[in-house]
Amino acid sequence: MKIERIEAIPYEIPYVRALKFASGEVTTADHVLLRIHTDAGFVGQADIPPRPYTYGETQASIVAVIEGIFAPALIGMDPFRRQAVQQMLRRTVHNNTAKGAIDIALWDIIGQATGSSVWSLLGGFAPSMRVSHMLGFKEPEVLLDEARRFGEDYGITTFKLKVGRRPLALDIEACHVLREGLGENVEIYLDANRGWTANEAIEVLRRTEGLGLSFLEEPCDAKEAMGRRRLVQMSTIPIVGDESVPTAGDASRELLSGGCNGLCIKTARTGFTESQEVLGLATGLGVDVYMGNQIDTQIGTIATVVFGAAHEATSRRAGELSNFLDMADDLLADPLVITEGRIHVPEGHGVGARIDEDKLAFYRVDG
Ligand code: MUC
Ligand code: MG
Repeated sequence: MKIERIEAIPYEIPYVRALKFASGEVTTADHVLLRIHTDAGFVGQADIPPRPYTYGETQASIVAVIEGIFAPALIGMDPFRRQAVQQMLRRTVHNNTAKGAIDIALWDIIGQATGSSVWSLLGGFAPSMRVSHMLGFKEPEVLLDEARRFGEDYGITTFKLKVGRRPLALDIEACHVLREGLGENVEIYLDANRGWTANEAIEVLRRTEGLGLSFLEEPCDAKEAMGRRRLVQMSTIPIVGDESVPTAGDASRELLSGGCNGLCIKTARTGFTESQEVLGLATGLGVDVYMGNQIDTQIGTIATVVFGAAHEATSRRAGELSNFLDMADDLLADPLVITEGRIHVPEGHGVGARIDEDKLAFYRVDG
């Protein structure tokens, strides 16, 4: 089997509720749908979210790197040769989500060609994943209402609160209001998207002590290495790397240099192949790991569920799988459902995302 043709289709779907966080804001899903066509008739697909504030990619740069660099190298290759593809992709630096999607689309083809679900090929650990919901910047009472509504409507009991604001009291108050309002049985963890300094993060941890927060993700820029190491040493909860660990190599450097002691895996940036490398580091070294969200559509969320549910260590914790609920629409033909706080792995061969072609025709922006 050979790769015959590659499409990078830009599309735009508005958000009904914008997500605001320390490094940026998302009001529209201006993503790219990747389609890898083979001479055997199989088509692998994946969604690509441009996150300029995290990886430097834009919708236009993603289309350009795929059409200009990756597609010419991929055409003619056997999609089963994932490791050869990885080596080819690594010759170009950065462009993380474009690379992640290529790997996911290849796995999709392999699943279809072998008549298997990718979930079973990856490990097939559990049939579903528990969902964690991400709360953006809002007034504390609004956050509490949102968390309660997601608890009642979807059975979600794990929340990631976006923090990283100044003055610190804004986020400290939000933590207290959520814990008091939601009670002890709800899990709460924080993500500052590099909004603070290490010393500010130490101050926040001191002033939220006793609230039972489980993790603090990306409190400050990991390049502030000494401060960050001090924070990791002082903190009683794991300090999780997200944007500081966009590749397995970055994850090993940050873990070994003491910049973090927990990892967030995002299939949008490390696909399935490199996500397994990151997961191997986490389990090998004995650090906590959870599935993060790249502010994904339903197509991207399916990839996260497939990977997260396929492995034991990523199934232990809730994965961030609910951002698509803020979108006005989606490209998926069979909408994802969250019931009793969980999303099930889709049935069928491949990754399992089926596209509604009418919707794609409506939302695509390439004329
Ligand atoms: C997150 O976990 O940080 C916001 C920026 C990004 O790269 O991902 C999102 C969510
Ligand atoms: Mg994060």
